[in-house]
Amino acid sequence: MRKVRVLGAGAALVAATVLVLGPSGAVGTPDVPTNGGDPDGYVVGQSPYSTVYEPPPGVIAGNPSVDTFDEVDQAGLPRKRAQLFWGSNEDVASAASVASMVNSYDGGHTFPSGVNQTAGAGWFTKLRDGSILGVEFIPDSVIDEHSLKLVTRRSTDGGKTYRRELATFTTDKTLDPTKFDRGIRVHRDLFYAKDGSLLLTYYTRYPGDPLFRSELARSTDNGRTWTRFATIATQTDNRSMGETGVARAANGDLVAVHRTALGASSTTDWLYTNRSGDDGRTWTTPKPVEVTTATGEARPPTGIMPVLRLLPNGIMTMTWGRPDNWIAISPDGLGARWEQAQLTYVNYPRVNQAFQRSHGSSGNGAHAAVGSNRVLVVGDNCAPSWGCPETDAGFHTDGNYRVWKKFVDVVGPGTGKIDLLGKHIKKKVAVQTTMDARAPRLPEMSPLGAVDGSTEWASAAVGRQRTGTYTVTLDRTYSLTKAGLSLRPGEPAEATIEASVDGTTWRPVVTTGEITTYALRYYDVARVPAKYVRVTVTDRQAAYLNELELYSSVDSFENDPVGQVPRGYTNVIGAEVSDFDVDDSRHIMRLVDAWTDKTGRADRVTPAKPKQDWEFRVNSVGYARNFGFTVLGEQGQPAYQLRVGADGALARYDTVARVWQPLTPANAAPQRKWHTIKVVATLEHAEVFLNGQSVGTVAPSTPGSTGLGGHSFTTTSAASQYDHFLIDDVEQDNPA
Ligand SMILES: [Ca+2]
Ligand SMILES: [Ca+2]
Ligand SMILES: [Ca+2]
Repeated sequence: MRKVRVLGAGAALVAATVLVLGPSGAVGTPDVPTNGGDPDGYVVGQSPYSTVYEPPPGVIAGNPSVDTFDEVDQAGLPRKRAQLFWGSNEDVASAASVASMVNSYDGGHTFPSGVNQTAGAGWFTKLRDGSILGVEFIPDSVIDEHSLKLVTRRSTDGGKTYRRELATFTTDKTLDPTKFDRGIRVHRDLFYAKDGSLLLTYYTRYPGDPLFRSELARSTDNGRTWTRFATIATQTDNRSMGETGVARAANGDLVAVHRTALGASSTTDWLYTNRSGDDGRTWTTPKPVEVTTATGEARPPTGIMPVLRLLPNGIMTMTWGRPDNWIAISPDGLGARWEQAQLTYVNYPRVNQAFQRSHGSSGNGAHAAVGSNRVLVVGDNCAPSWGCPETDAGFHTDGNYRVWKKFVDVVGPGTGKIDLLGKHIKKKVAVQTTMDARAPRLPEMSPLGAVDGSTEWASAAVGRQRTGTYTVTLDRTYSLTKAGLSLRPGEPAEATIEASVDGTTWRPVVTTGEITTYALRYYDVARVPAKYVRVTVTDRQAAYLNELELYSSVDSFENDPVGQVPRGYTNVIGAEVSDFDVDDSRHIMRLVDAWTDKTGRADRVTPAKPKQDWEFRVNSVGYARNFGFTVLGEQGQPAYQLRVGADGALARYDTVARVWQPLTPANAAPQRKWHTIKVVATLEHAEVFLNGQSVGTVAPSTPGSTGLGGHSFTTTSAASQYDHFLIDDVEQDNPA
């Protein structure tokens, strides 16, 4: 679902009131003064949910899962394919699995592929030979007391078609099919060990086990045969350990989170966690997962289906459910503690809630990275079979089967991320590199693999020699504030980053020394001017740049959650970060005014200083209206109140005479075009520039200001409405 849009001429009035989506945790355009998140902190911003699939009456759709894979489009540009499946079978042990799969080729926005009911279901990963391997939850059959047949799915055409194969699993323990149907349940992560073998998690109950245990199987032949490798967790604190989610942490540890059930009664209990520092051989003693919530309320008492992901930006995410559907983050990427836990979806029957609190949504679901700072979350509205019986009533949503998805943006410190890929697509940023090796079956391995927002293994620029260079020509000179680097995942390598304004003289800004990265690692840069950035990578094998991010002092809105108030802005009415009507990047700030009694505005308040330089880009796309841009005084007063008028003239307001004084003729800044505006202000006067040309020097709008304390964007007035402006690349500096 799109945010409310205030449309232009001829469109009916659409009031941009707050979209209260209740339990989904997302709101739309703010109509009461609202502050954005901390620009230097870790922020989780949810989008509203939408329906992926709604079955016909009487057909089940629930227990969805999602995985994402890097690929390229017909133009060779990187894209994320999101592969989503759900179950349509009854939730009883005897039911055969009936699964439906759909694909998105635009990072989870649309699922145009049609429903494939032959691809099967399971836990999928991309192998390093370019094929995609999935292993199903329930084995095909037991061979003998030490071996069984797993159902696997393999695609060699990028997930278009899957071939069903049976793989052999062997254990040195004893399988007892009378205690555990078909030996094991595969659940739910399939990933590479550091030595290049594949690991797979499953749970089972061997003879002598009072309760379920969770284990790892290992394959060294691309998933054709598997052998028991290690135990992750046996029964602990009288709790079974199963349904384990595993992710590799930012320091290379493996982190596991388990669904647990208490004793003989097998009552679902709270999630437990443990970790391995030796790639899965040995594990710490499981203990309850530590999580704090965004609201400060207690965490939920129980949980199932933990799914953990290390995002490219180094933050780890976890989703789980029952009751409801949840997400939390581990900002340091270690997965040791979780914070900002929040609901993503709620549907249970209010009428019977005293004893049917876990009815409605099953709480089963998953999430996967679709960008450096974004995950796609999926879940269901009703658990198959038992979630929404006709005898329940008062559901938050309704009692129908439905598969939903939503985006959750998870951002770390810094709002100045330069959209290298977006600007490259618009031919504003160029890449030159010696790391241009290609692998026919891994099209994402290419020079653009280093800026595609993915830290999957093959999503990289790869060289042929041990040392390679990767030079980015930016669209302007930036003051670099931070750089993020991911080198060959899991292997030691080193890199230097140099900056240049002329392409001739280079200045080193980052020297990593030998590091081993599993996601982006960030390095602060002390505002070094850069039009050119050169990364030199030295690897023990071939130079390998998995991902590069650059940050500058220009607020780009690229590292801000979409649909939320821009981070760092306060007192906001009508402004949010948006991903459409963009120019040469993928995020902008949208400022609208749908109210006859309010003025749209967004303030950035900074410590009062005697000087302020301020530059931004703006476009007016609605009715012709006045776009206000104001240098705030020390008390928030309009020290310099300026505007691009509805007639396209820049003007300055005199707060004493109460008149607008034009600085340019009409149409100097016409509508529906991007313009760059710059203000160089002191306490005495301010020079105003339009698209690089000075249009005049003005006296303060409010005489007597003793400091310049930030900036403000505004719409025409309280009475006026239909204002619609786009803002990007805001840079404010207070020179000495
Ligand atoms: Ca990449
Ligand atoms: Ca932008
Ligand atoms: Ca208004």
